[in-house]
Amino acid sequence: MRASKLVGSQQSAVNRTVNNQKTIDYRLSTDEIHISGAEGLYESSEILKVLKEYALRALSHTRGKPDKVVITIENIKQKPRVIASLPVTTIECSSPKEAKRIVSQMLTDSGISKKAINRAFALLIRKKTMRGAAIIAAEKGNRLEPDRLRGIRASRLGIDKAALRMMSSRLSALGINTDTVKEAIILASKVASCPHIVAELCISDDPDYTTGYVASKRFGYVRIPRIKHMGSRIGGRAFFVKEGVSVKPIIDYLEKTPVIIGKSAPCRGIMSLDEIIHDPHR
Ligand code: PML
Repeated sequence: MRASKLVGSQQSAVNRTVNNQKTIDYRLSTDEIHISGAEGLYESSEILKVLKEYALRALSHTRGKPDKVVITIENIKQKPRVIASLPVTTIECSSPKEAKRIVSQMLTDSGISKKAINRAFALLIRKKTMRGAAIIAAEKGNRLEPDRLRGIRASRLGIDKAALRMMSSRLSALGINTDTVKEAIILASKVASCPHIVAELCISDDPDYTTGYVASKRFGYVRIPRIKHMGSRIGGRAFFVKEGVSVKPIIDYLEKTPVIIGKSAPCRGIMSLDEIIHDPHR
């Protein structure tokens, strides 16, 4: 899945002009079936380095060798919106069954209906993983994205160099300073910064990766270990949106508006569900 790749150093400056900024989007597939994708915001001077790293990743992906790699490079014309990353926590969780209970409680607590939660799980545990994320109405539970096969891809997102250094050092202290974790935090932070999004649920579609997360403005980025069994090919992302909102501005924001993380929020260690629910930002 890996939605925003942290390849090399990213645009540090929020106040610079955007003339030299580009977005890179890359997609891997086999027999027209999506394997993985990535995107990020970079300075022109970084493009070659980033492409090299993407090529290496394409050759060694855990979901198999792709027979097609599509890379798109576009100039960014709009100045990025600057946000802070979500605070990070890891929750105690021993099995996929417990994960479902934890996720359900956090989402219910965020005002999301049982119907919407069940809809998200039904989508994310299908063997055939989705290409992009689903958008689900928080109350009625219906899907809102115009193309259900394609889904929605949060893109045009990145992190300032100083914020990346800070995030890396905070995650290192917890032993979780990996590209996978940082890329997911960056993406989840952009998604949560969209005013109409209530929460996100993610299960990695990487068969070797069993940690997922729930992310929201209320709870921050909450990592959920053992959300699926090792070797399982299920996975995907669901964005829950406020009931009755128009979906077009949400999609425009997620896919088109450049957003950069200019500040890294604290990263905490393992907490219980109770601690997270009752005092999310302790
Ligand atoms: C992915 O496969 O890209 C999603 C990873 C989600 C969890 C990352 C983490 O360990 O926090």
